[in-house]
Amino acid sequence: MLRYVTTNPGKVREAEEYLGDDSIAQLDYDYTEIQSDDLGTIAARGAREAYRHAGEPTLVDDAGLFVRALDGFPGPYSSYAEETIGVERTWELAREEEDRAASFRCVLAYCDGEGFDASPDPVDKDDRVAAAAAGPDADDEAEALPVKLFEGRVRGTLVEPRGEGGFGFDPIFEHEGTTFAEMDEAEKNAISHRGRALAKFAEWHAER
Ligand code: ITT
Ligand code: NA
Repeated sequence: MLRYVTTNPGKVREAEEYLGDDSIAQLDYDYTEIQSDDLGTIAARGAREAYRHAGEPTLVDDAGLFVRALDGFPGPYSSYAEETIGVERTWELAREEEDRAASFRCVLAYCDGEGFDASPDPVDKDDRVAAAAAGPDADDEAEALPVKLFEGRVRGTLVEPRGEGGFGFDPIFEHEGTTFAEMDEAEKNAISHRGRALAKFAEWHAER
């Protein structure tokens, strides 16, 4: 069974909606989130650690909100920002700016203890950069476990909170006139950072 490693029930609902709830099970495991400004590095470390812990194929989901006028803040620190200043005050920071563009990014890191075919695969440049950053650490034998990364992004605009659905920053993230909190899981998955990363993963995993 593929384990979706997260403490966040909102992520699980979306992954189950996309992949089917009989093909994944949540592993509510709080892996060590290393200090890094790169989602891929954080996720890759987490996937290795969770695989060693669970002994089953693992998929770690590291995601964040990147606000352009705030130089990408909160980015990799999004869960910390949500817990501390919260969604409303993140919106208030953005409201001060003329430019309210933002993006969500999600990196999925897959580890099943085996290696991957290095033959041509549908990774884009960002994936290669993330993969290089997530590469083996010579100091740690366990860090040599191969990890495969899948990234998705979506652009939007920050707005006054609207909607009751989703989780996290969804109420303030508007995409083509609708906030993510105004969408159901299927609608959000069709366009979201997580949905795009899940699509890349599902396509690859089906061939594995
Ligand atoms: P895990 O690490 O256990 O998976 P987490 O919620 O802490 O749970 P992250 O470290 O990836 O997950 O933090 C992501 C934060 O970014 C999360 O707390 C939300 O505030 C925000 N976020 C990520 N994806 C989001 C989405 O689809 N909609 C709204 N907010 C999102
Ligand atoms: Na986290």
